[in-house]
Amino acid sequence: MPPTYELIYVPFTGFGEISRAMLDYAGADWKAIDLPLAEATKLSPYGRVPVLRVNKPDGTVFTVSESRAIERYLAKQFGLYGSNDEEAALIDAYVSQWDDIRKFLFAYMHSSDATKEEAVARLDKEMAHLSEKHSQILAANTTEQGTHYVGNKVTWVDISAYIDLGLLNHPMVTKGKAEAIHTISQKFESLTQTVVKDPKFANYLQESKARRESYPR
Ligand SMILES: N[C@@H](CCC(=O)N[C@@H](CS)C(=O)NCC(=O)O)C(=O)O
Repeated sequence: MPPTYELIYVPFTGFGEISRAMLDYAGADWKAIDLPLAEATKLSPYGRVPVLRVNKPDGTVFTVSESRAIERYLAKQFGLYGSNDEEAALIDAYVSQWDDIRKFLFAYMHSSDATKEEAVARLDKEMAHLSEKHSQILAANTTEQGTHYVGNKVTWVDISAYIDLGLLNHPMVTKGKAEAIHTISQKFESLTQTVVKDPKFANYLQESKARRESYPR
């Protein structure tokens, strides 16, 4: 009997969305436990969310926090971590490179009027670098099965990049930056199409729409 999963987070996409997408993609038996931040963090071993609870068939419960640790665990559980150690290492590297973008994205989002210009310039520079390098990797790995970061099927990093591109396109981010974001998104169009057309991803698209509609605005 496979385990069941609970993902504790807040009613927002944020750090929980990639894990949610992976759980949906894998067709896992899972429940989203979306709570106000103060309540959610009380359920975390580290005081931060997301937290994954795995209810194992032997009756034990495994609990882990940290979004990337949760995603890596799920990738291993669901066969989304490449087909060998080399592919897994490349997936880790590309995910880390996306983390760099997030760092500059959050700095931009939280910048004051005085620091905004500098934050925008840094984000633009990082985005230009990532999109140039990653579009080369993706172009070199385009087959009849579509465009993937590694191998010829969807893995964790494909899902992660898809979700992060959605985050970059969020109105809070695109405000005043629409053109740069549009340019970077276009470079990932082939990957985005591959992920969206994967029949297993339809489950996430449907479920996430319903979830997002239930989040407070
Ligand atoms: N490194 C953590 C960051 C998660 C994070 O910052 N979560 C926020 C909610 S979006 C949180 O739990 N904040 C509560 C706090 O810092 O006290 C991860 O990737 O999971």
